[in-house]
Amino acid sequence: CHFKFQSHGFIFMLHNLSVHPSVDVPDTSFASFMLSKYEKHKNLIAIENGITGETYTYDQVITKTLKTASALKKAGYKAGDTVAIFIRNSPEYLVIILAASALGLVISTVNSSYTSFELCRQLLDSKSSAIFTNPDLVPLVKEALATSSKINIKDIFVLGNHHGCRPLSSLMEDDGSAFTELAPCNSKEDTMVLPYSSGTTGMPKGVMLTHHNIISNIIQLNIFPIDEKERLLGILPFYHIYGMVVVLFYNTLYGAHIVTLPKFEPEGFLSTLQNKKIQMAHLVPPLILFLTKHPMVEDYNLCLRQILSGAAPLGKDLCIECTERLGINSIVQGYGLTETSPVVLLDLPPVKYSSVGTLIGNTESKIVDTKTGQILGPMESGELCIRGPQVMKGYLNKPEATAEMIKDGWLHTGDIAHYDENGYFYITERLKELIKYKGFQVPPAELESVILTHSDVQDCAVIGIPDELAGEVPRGYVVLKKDKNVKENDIAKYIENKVAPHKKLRGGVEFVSEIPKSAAGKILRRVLKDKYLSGK
Ligand code: 4UU
Repeated sequence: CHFKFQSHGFIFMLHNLSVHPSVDVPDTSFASFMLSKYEKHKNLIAIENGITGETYTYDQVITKTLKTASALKKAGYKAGDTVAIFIRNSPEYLVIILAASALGLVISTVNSSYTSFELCRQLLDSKSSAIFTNPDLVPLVKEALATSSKINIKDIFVLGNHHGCRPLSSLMEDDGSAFTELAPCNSKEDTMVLPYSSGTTGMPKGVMLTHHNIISNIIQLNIFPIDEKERLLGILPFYHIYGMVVVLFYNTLYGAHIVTLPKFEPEGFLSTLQNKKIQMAHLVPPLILFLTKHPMVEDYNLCLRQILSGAAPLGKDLCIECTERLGINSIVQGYGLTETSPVVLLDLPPVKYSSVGTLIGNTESKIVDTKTGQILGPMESGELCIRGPQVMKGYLNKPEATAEMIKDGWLHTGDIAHYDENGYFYITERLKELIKYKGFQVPPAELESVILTHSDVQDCAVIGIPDELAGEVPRGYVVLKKDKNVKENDIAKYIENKVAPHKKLRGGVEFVSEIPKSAAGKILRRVLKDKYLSGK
């Protein structure tokens, strides 16, 4: 790790630079960048539906992309419009993103387990004008559309058939005549994807990732070699930045063969790994725990050789046990955020257990004291801050939240970390209020806003409590209005009907007489968490 000393008045700044050589990032559009790479391995299989076995070669991905772009253009979509993707993992996910991007559309990826309430909010906030979905999700989409007259969805494109919706297949079979060239692109300004993240605080916000952000991150990842034809599992959701960029985009540059699965289901997961001869899998710690502990795994003959883990902490013991049980080469860890496209740190074999590795190319970091803001040195814990081409442009229509997150050009991750003398980083704690259930984001402020809609609730707060299987689970603290006699479980049930399954109050609900708050009225979640952890 190289250190750079700069003098800024009286303060000595200590920034960490990447140990990797810097990389050149072309000034081009995402679609142009990807499709030119796909030309190099046209005849190889790019992506396969793990359920139906249907495959697309790279050449077919290119052709379907251009036809779909033509059909979308005929339907009136133009550069700058936003479209939402509300589909479970499938090969068509890639085609839709590429086609929309070829036209200069912004793509807002939606969690496919969202309720109509959650979907409605994202469609409104992102101002999406079309939605791509699965046939069985159409009723939910229609429910969302009926909730607000302000949603301006012109078309529901459906992957299959559903009455009143346009089948995606008709787009992919267009004559291609309307699409003559890729949309011009100002790669550092134009937003390419708009996933949602709560960041350090508050409600989910649209994260504006530019073409440059995404292209940079996939080029920065090239320190992690992938072979042509390498078989990879696409089980992590493509709507989340890890599945989208690290699994779907990065690997297809090199001619890998991705097998998609729409959801985790033990038998389907293991039989796909076995039957499709998967060599490399991108996973999250709870799936690694499953592979390490579940007796079923013994019944399968797996040829996995490498796993990448990210989105939540992976302990040393689990890492060693899993590596040994499966007889694989290694489990490497990656670290990042939606706001950083996502990768910031990556470990490479031989792995350093518990470490999330070193800074990837073109990336700088500093660790700052959370109280004084002073820059800290090796083995000192503080907030990790990042600078690099992968850092988002900002949150959509939220300049204050953006300014809170990016200060003086540094993105404040809200994670507590330190690094050793060799530049290996360790993430030790989360400073921000975000809860992660199995690697999925659960923003406490969002759950609180839902709990507060209950007519008997006066006030509330949500925190994450440790859970062996899921990492963390959300727990609610509720102040009831006077003379109300609902039960804790009633509140939990009420929430369950309104939010996606990963946001359920699995950590329980506790009635309290008041919520601890700062003088400025901010919920002191730390107080609740410390109280819970100390068993009081
Ligand atoms: C401890 O989860 C992500 C991104 C995951 C990712 C990134 C690079 C996976 C593989 C990879 O190579 O994004 P978000 O926005 O959903 O959540 C971001 C937060 C971080 O701030 C941190 O608190 O998720 C947590 N996190 C991790 N924590 C992400 N990766 C790790 C990790 N260890 N490896």
